[in-house]
Formats: sequence, C-alpha cells, structure tokens
Amino acid sequence: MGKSLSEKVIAEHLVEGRMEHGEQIGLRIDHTLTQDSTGTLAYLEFEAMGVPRVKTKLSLSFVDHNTLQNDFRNADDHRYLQGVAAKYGIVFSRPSNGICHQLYLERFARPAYTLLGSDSHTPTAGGMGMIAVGAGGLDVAVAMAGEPFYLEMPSIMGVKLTGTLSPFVSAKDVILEVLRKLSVRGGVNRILEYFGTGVRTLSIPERGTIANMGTETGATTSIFPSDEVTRAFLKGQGREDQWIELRADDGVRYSEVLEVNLKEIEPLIALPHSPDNVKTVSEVEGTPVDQVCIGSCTNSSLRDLKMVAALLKDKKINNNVSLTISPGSRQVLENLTASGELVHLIRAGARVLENACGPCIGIGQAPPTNGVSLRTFNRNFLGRSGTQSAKVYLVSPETAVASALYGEITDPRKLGKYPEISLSEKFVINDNMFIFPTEEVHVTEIVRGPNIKPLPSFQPIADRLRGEVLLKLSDNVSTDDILPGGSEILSLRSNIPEISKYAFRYVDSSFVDRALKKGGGFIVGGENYGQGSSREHAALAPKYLGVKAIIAKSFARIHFANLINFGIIPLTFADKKDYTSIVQGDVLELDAKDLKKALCIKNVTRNVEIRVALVISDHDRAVLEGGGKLSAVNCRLKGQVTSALSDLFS
Ligand code: MIC
Ligand code: SF4
Repeated sequence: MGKSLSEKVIAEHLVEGRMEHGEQIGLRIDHTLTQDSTGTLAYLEFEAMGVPRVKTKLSLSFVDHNTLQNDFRNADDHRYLQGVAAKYGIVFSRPSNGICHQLYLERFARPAYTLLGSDSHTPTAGGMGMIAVGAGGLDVAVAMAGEPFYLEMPSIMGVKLTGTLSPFVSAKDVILEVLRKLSVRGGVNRILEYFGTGVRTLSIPERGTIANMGTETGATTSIFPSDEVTRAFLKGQGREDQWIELRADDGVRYSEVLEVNLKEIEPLIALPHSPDNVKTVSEVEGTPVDQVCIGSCTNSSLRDLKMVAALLKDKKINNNVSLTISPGSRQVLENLTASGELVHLIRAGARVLENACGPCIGIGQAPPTNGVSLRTFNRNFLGRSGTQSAKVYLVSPETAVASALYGEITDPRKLGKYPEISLSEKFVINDNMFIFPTEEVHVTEIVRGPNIKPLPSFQPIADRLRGEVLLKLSDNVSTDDILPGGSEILSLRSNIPEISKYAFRYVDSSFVDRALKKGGGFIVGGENYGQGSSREHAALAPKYLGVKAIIAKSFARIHFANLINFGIIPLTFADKKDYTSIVQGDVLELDAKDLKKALCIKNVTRNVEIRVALVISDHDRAVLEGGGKLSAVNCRLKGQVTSALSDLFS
C-alpha cells in the first residue's frame, strides 16, 4: 500500500513510536516559530531550561499580535523578545514586518520540513508541503531545546479536490465548504491531506488560506503536495533551491476521503458566532453592513490584496461602511506599492492598517454596538471583535469588497467583470526587518520590564482532590471564552497573576472571585472544550486560580496538551449522559493518587459516582504526575530523571 504525503514527512522525522493512528509519536522538529503574545511565556520557559542556544535548524520570533503600545508593557515585551532572540540564536521579526504565518510562508517554509509554532494557525505552512503544527509555548520551547514533539498519530483524511474555482469564488470559500462538511470538531486528531487534479489550480497563498483555516476544524494540521506551483512560488521568492517534489504514492488509502468539486462551490459565509455556521452568501444577501475588515493570516497575501485592489479600482466604498485592510506582510505592502495597486485601496476609501493581526484579535477596530462586521479572518467567536453585541461574519476577500461597495452583504458575482490576477514571477523582496542572529553572542543581559513576571511554580497534584464545580459550560467553549484577547488583556501575557484576573471575564464575570473564595475547584464542559487558540494562558490562569481538573465530553487538541503541561487533569465523561448529573456548585471529590487506574468522581452533593476517563499516553501521565512539563524537561535536561519520569525518558 502506498504512503500518504503526511506519512512520508512524518516518517522522515519520526524519533519515537509507530506511525499508527492513536499511537503516541515523537517528531524531530526542524523549525519553530513564536509570536509575541505566546512568545514571552515560551521564552521564559526556554530560559528556565538553561539551554545556551536553540538546537533547531531555524527558530523564529515574530512580533505581530499586540503591536499597539498604549503603555510600556508591549514595548517591554518586544524588547525582551529581541534580546532573547539575539542571545539564543533566533531570527527576530520586528513589529510591523508582518503576520508570522504570512512571513513564514514567504521567506522560510520549505517542503518536507517540520514546523512547530506557538500559534494555532501554524498549519498555514502545510500549503508548502510541510508538517506544520500549532502547540503551546512550552512544547515549542522544548522543541527549541532539541527535544522531540510528542503527539497522537492522527488519522489521515484525504481531501480530494477536482475541477476549477469559478470567477469570484476563492480559497476561503473552499475551506468554508470543508468546515460546513466537517464542523469545528470534525478534524480533531486528523490531518487533512489535499490531493486531486484541483490542487494544481491553486496558488501557494490559496493553499495557505485553506491550510490555515483547517485549524478551525480542529485538525492537527493540513498538507498540500509540493509541485510545480510550489516551485514557481519559491523561485519568485529567490528560494528555488529549497524546492523538492512531494506527493502521496499512487494507491494510497486514506482513512476517509472528502470530495470537493471546486467548480460547484459558490461564495460562502460563516454566520455569527462560529466558523462552521456556513451558508451561501446569497442566502443572507441584503443584510446591512457596518464594517468590513480585510486581512489576518487567512487572507492577507499578495494574491488577495491584488484581487481587492483590482475590485476596488475606480470605485468608492459605501458611506455607511468602515473598510480596513491589514496587509499580511511588508513584502505584500511593498509589492502593492511598487506596482501602483495600493492607490486603488486608498482612493476607494480603505483605512490601511499596520501589517499585523490587528482587528483579528481585537487590537482596535471593534465594531459599533449591535454592528455587523464582515471579516476575511478565520474566527468569529462571540466577543472576539471587542464588541459583545456585534455580529461577525467570515467571508472571502471578494465577498468583503462587494459588501463594502454595496453597504450590505453582497454576492461578489454581482461585481461584473472578473479581474485576472497573476502573481509576479519575481516578488520584490526585502528582508531588512528581520534581525538574523550572529554566531557571536553579544547580549549579556536580557532586559525585563516590570510587567514581565517569573513563571509561577505549582505543587504536584494532590492525592485527593475536592472542590466545587465553579463553572458548568456547554459545547465548543473557545480559548477566547476562557481567556479573551483584546489589547488590554494581551498586554498582560507575560504576567500570569495579573492576566488570571480576566479568566472567563465575558462568560461569567464572577468566576475569578468565586474561584479565589472557594480555593479553586472543578470546571465542567461539553464537547470540544478549549477550541481555538494555542494560548497557554487559558490553562495557566485557571491553574493559578486553583482549578484542579476539567471534566468535559471532549477536548480540543492543543488545549488538552496545555492542560497536561501545567498540571490540570483533563477528564472526559465515560458516559456523556453523566454531563447532566452535575450542577454548578456541586461538590466533587476525586482520588487522584493513581492516575493509571479507572477513575471515578464522587458528586458529594448528589451522592452519585461518575465514571471518568483520562485518555493520555504514559508520557503525558508522567508529565502530569511529575508536576507539569517544565519540571519534567528540566529533570531530563539536567540528567535528574526521577522514578516517576523514568518511563518517559528510558
Ligand atoms: C488567535 O488567533 O486566537 C491567536 C491570538 O493567534 C492565538 C494565539 C494567542 O492567543 O496568542 C492562536 O491562534 O493560537
Ligand atoms: Fe493573528 Fe488572527 Fe492569525 Fe491569530 S488568527 S495569528 S490573531 S491573524
């Protein structure tokens, strides 16, 4: 039987385990990336390991999330990150150089490599034939220290693309179609591997868009073959020598195959408040729009902004719409400037913002009260825009422009003549906002501002856990619910005691006080608990507030790993019906002395026993029992392997 593309890349990097679905595997990581809002913690963790220099082929630190400097805090974070990069041999991308995933795709991604990034949209690089996975900062720090990355071997789902996209339909519509079919949890513990004749009709930025938003299905990653289109893109970036051909063997058998005929897709839109709430644009046409935001790591490439420029040329946006455009990178902006296309954006009335994440994570541009905001982004969770009452819809750049011009949700096919967009044979390249590390290390002291606090240390898990159910939640709780974004909260990312005060802020503003008053306790969740971001803070803040275990119907992959890394026990109901037998405020008791045996929670208030499961590998159990990953890794790196960890590293 032939091998899938994913298996080929994984096999080349496999250092532990068998490539069988469900098995724990260890992967050698070639490249790592971090961004500022997860990076400060990741580097504090890396520093704590005492490794003198990163051990990867390449590690990158981007400043793209919180570039707003309302006070000293973000500027201090940026300075800290720059110092760390210089000291430990990491490439530093300065603020406003662009969004990590766009920059990585342009300048560093290469077929058949592995990438681990402390951002959930790291799979964007799968558009270039890589195994690129998002993870918590600590896992990335561990990879920088040269250790393998452990994960459950996903099943490989083939996504067969046939046909060609129709005019005004683009990559965003393809991934919205996939989301419509799979939902926000259909990809969990799967790799989405694209194949079929439709693949070669898609450019690298389009493949990047699809791989990027595969994250919203919960997939471990997405991957495309590396073909002549890949080669042409790399050539345009002056990196043709990094190209190799890569595709699945003939006769490969995927665990499942999803068929998507590109020809049949029409413009799609995700309705509030979930990326899988997908309808055709024509179904909601005519809804008045207050704001349109173009950008984010999903849709801010040169291909996308050239399309936007062509569609806006000689037109003016509607008087009731605020249109913002955040280019994905300085390269995108420079190319648009050199070609003269930037003027079409400006003349039409667009507000051109910084090359950064910006409104995607609530850094400015909150919509008005009850406002309708159309965004080319990847997430529309309630409140993420900064306005709780706003309704955020996710669309392609084509639909975004049509709606900005008409002032209401509009099918872009109304725009008439479809402009043909071709990517330049050679991009204007300018790497001067990257600071490349030198062999010689000049940095003796890393400057830490007053908001950069040491990592809190936690006690190992007690033998007997008792406490109240502090919060009972429903399905698909996102990390934005657990610990929101926005400029105010993001500026506290390097200060766990302070940021913890914002846990569940918009879900239940009394949660923090209750947790502190009760000395911690439990949280109960539904399906897909912790979907969304890779932020470790969504595990660290509850931990800091004394949360001992989370009992849910199922978990999202990255958050599940983060809970283990920081010593919160992630339990699933053995029988999902038992979810109804717990009420917020109930007192629960768990014997956690031996996490290997079958676990049972006692609901003391209702005097019932609830069977729960801890579905983790021996490796993860050892991490949990040893008081979290940092201490486990430190033991390993310092050669002090304790008995609890002996299995782990033998
Ligand atoms: C996001 O899109 O939610 C973020 C902000 O990029 C996060 C990372 C973070 O919280 O810093 C992600 O996707 O991992
Ligand atoms: Fe940035 Fe938004 Fe992409 Fe997250 S999803 S990396 S906030 S642009």
